[in-house]
Amino acid sequence: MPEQVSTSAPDENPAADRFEVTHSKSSVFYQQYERKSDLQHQTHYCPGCGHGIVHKLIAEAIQDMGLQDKTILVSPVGCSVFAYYYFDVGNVQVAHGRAPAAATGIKRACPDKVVLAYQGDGDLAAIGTAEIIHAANRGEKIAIFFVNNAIYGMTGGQMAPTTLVGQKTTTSPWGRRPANEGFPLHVCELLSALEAPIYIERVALSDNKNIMKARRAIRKSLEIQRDGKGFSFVEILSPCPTIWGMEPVDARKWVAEKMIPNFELKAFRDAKPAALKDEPPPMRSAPEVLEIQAAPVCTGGEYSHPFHEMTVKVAGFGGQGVLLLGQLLAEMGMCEGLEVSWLPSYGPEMRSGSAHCHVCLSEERIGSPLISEPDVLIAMNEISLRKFAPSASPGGLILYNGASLPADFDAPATRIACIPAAQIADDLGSTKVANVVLLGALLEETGCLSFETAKRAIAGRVKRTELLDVNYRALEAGRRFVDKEVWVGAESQPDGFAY
Ligand SMILES: Cc1ncc(C[n+]2csc(CCOP(=O)(O)OP(=O)(O)O)c2C)c(N)n1
Ligand code: SF4
Repeated sequence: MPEQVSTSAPDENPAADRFEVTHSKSSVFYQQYERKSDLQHQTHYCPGCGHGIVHKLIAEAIQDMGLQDKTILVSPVGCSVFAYYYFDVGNVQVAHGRAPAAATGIKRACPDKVVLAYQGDGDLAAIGTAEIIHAANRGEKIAIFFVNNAIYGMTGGQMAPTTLVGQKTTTSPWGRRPANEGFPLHVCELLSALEAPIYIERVALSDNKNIMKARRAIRKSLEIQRDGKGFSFVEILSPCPTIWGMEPVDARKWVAEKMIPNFELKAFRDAKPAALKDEPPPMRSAPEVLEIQAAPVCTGGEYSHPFHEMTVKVAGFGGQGVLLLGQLLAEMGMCEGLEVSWLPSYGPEMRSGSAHCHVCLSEERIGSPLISEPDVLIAMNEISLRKFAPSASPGGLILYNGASLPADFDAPATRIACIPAAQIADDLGSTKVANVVLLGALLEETGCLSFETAKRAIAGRVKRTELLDVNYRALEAGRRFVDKEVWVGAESQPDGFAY
């Protein structure tokens, strides 16, 4: 009989072939944690912290059910903020308290995924009270794992809604007094008052027997998600030895002796999914919902896009049609059957403040609308050129709204074309169409989308005939300028277009 050893992942253990490995790290965890220097083999949790145990129970359940590739984990703000460094699943980290809302959106967008939210008691029961109540009330098909350690761990021990009566914290130094701070919030009991949830259970990490019960509850919750049945909620009473100022063993005892009498352990709800008439939502195409184009697909399948994915940042100041240019590109992409995203960013000023937007055109579903290294930067003013050129993708393209580059400007890693779009637009009789001049230049330079679609998109926006005409002329002027004046694909020169 080979020696037995308890170890981390077998392939990390050079002696694994000499031992029978009885316990190894779940394959749902990353082999190596993203930590500083030599800490890669361990988590950032304090010794005796319940988060590590809950992580392990969740990871093993995901592994045993074969759900790793289907799982998206939403991690919170709190000590478990770095859950995404451990779980090798789809990960989203959200703002404080917002996990149920984010999980709702993710599940609705990706109904075939198993969506889990992991939250602490400060996160879920204080700042996130509204989110959890409403997600539960809607019966979202998500699982919430609520780690209740009766305190704010990450921020050094402030009182949480779940802090026990009499418990001392940094913000209740004389102990929690109901007359002043209210009673501890019993979240399972609150949610049990709602009709929609199908599974609500409270468990504890006080001893091995209870940990096994927690294991079963976590598995059950995951099964409910795997089977798409409805909203499931597991509250886990958990030790926080560091902030409670206790040894790990004493902290476990404290869970048993102080927390459990205050927070009853039981399955509050274990129901069959309600016989709600599950009417599918009306499925309408995005252009239809956004009322942006009568004909949903214009040239899809006909126009051959010279990219798999192309990202564009349009930047300038309010009033230059920066956001509109991005919208036109996104609408055109949609018309040509691409996946698109458009993400605006602008200050509180309506006009003259800085504005930019990110556009992604892709043949595949888009992971994030945020673009850090755009393939194309359309800089409608000098400030934007200077600010965003350094982040343009190496080998990418910059279209600059100007006759020449500023004398001291250099961006050697990119191709730059100077298009005096404002001047061209002025000559056409409307400064406003400078953005459309740049659109024409972009289409001619990259061939990313068709001119035909551009005209349709513009026609969908501009109703007055004379304005439509000047827009068409602007589009053509941009195209012609690039065709005649700009040497495509050449090195950029500080004195103007690419030569
Ligand atoms: C909007 C916002 N408000 C406050 C904070 C500060 N903050 C970070 S974690 C936290 C509480 C975390 O406590 P809990 O959810 O119980 O998790 P634990 O750390 O105990 O696991 C707070 C208040 C923040 N990051 N963001
Ligand atoms: S402070 Fe508490 S909750 Fe945070 S890692 Fe340490 S023991 Fe865990």
